[in-house]
Amino acid sequence: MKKLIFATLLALILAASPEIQGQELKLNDLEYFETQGINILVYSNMFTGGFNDEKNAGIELIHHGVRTAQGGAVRLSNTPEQWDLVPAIPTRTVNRESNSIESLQKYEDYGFDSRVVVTAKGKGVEISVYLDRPVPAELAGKAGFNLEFLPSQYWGKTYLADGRLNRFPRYVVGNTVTKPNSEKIKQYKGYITSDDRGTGHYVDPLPLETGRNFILAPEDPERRVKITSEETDLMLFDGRILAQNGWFVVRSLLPSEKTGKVLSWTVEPHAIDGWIREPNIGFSQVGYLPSQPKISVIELDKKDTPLETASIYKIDEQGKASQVFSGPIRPWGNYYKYHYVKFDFTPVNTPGIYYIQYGDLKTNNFIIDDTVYDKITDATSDIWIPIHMNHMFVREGYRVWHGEPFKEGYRQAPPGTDHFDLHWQGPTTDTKYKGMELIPGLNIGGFFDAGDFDIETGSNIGVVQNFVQTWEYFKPLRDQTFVSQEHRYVDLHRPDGTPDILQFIEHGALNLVAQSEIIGHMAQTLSNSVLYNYHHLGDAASLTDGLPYNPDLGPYEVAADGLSSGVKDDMWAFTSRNPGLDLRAATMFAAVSRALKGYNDDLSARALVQSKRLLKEATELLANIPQDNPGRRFGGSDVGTYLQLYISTGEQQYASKFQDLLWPALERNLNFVILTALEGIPHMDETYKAKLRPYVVKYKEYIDGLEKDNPYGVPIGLGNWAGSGAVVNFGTTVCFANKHFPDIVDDSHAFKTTNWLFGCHPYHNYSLVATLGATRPKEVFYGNNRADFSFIPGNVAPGILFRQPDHFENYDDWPFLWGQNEGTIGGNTSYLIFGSAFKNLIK
Ligand SMILES: [Ca+2]
Ligand SMILES: [Ca+2]
Ligand SMILES: [Ca+2]
Repeated sequence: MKKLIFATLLALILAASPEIQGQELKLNDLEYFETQGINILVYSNMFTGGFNDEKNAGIELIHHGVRTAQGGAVRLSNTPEQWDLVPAIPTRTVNRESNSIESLQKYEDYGFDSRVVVTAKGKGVEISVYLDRPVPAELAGKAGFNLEFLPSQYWGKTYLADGRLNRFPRYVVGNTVTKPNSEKIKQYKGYITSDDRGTGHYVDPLPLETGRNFILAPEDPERRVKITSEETDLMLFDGRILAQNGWFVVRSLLPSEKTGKVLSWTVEPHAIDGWIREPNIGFSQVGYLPSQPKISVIELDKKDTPLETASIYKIDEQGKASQVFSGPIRPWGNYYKYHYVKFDFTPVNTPGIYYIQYGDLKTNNFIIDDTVYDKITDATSDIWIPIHMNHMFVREGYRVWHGEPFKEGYRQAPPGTDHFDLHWQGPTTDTKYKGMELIPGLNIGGFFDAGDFDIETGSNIGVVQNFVQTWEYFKPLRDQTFVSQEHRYVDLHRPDGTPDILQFIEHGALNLVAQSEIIGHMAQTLSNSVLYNYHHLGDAASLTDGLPYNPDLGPYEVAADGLSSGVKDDMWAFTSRNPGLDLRAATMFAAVSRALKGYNDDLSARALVQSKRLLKEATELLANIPQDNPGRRFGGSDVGTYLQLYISTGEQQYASKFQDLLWPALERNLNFVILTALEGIPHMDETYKAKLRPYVVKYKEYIDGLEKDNPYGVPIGLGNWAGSGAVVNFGTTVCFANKHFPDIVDDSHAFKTTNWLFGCHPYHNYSLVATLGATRPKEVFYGNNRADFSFIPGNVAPGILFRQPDHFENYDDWPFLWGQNEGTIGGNTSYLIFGSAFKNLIK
């Protein structure tokens, strides 16, 4: 009787209360299921296989603003890794009548098709898997439906499995078994992500729990999710057993020998009644110059009501805060998921410590002072860059960042190799070396690419060019790093009498000159031969065993003299010749030769020899390439190459070629090419500058257009690698445009780049650069220390990643998504140029 009264009451409340009814999930115009606080995306973002990051795809849950679950799909293992097979999803059908999205999932290698249907059901969704034919025998007990939950949002929280109490572990400690490799589902292109030490067995995690009813994080209304399964057991796995970037996986095996609806889950994420996302108050964590424009961009929930005003408080030396400014909130408009307003506090111009107060929210403090930008490149130049010096031992105080990597050198990549990091070796080696033969002398100099340890030649060429430009434009004499090439030893915070930038130029050139001298032209890359050390985390020196591979030895055997081993962990040189790359190298070598004269005359002279030779050979090769040559992939040289060639040689033919290419390129792609055009000004005559003027006027229109494009006024990238690099380039372009055409582009636009990089951007307001001076830089980056949930100072994150159809994201508790958190040597040295140009501009 009591029960009946309760049910009646509940029905009355439901009928009367639109808020509660409003919690039902609805398919919205952007084709995902939505209620306030919950977005369930169904293949808005697709798996791609291979290099792409699969932790960004599948059925996803954005729970109170945070993307906490992803990867929902039919998968073939308990805790899939990045290189495990993913289903192709050739069709995705949105059915508005039935409030559902249906997808076809295909594993071509196994002729295995399934249909996954997600249907709005009350406050959650039903996920069903349908089979027209039973699971193929070889996938029985392997094919299942998985949904992955973000560890950093769940660890430390409890979960219930059929009422049994558990807690999600902060560190991975779980049970595994090993199984014969014959039972393992093959990985992407047959690569293998782990080293089985010759056991012939792979590791398979066992479930932490099994049941039909799971409640995740019942104590946390923002994260509570209820999952029930009708006919199949739910299992919970910890993906971090196999890979530090693994997630918590909820999984059901598909039953064997059954067809029709073989699996049905109900997934109900809790929505907080009346939830409104907390405003994100964007501002520069590094602070502001007294005289500069100061505009905070505040990101609001579309259901939020903007306040009329915000204020600035000043903190005095006794710690007392007092309001010094109050100003109006001005609407900007909607941009993707959120609404944006602006708060201009430019009138606040007294040096001091401040914070922004918006309603009940106050930001962390920031400084207004003439000195705030003085150190914005120091962490990058003193810490991040030297730590990424390859083939060196790098020490900092008590800590060793890495030992000397790759002592065994590099082997010739065998012809016809397709690599997992987007490289390939063509049908020939294009060298005098045979496949797998040691190419002596390449293990010197160069910079790690990013969070990985390969030498990306194209990138290293750009990096050395960036260093030379920084040196020639700004002459930084900063010396905080000890570098001994003789001892292959680097010590941070120990001056040695030589400007660090010269040592960086030298270090990059040592590898690139070696490539050219030894191989005869530029390699594409010096990279891993085996996938299981490509995802290496930790000391680069332990990525390989340091001993050259000896085919006469058994696997894992070390020769009696200790000088070789039977481990095939060596790095390879991918050497297919690319004359476009050679041409870029020729220009870089000419620049290196200038910069190193008087510091390392021998290397300077050798760089010049290689420059002249590569220039001649590459020019001939490029002239002889048929226009429609599909057999080889060339590229790399560009307009800027010919400018650099002219600067280096003074030969008029290169100035002509530069201009021949430049003007049409400006017509085609103004925003991308104009920086190169501006760099040409000091080397060309007055008519050149006059001819360039209208393009700068057009660029100013582009700058103004950005104010209408988005609330931040910078170019925002929507690709699968977030766009800090483009924002840095934009800033450098503005600095150079202001230098040469101050009447067209005024210096205020340069602050849009510092604002964005240092905290005024979507999602959160942390500085995307781990720079000195920032009150709250990001705390985790995708560096080689990412498994420690840490960062390397000075790193520049790609930053704010766009996820289809309307979500910007930058995790600051989960470093492992490279598209948002991985700094690169190319990106960080571009930042060095921007920072130097910016400091020059404000001087
Ligand atoms: Ca790489
Ligand atoms: Ca030095
Ligand atoms: Ca080795």
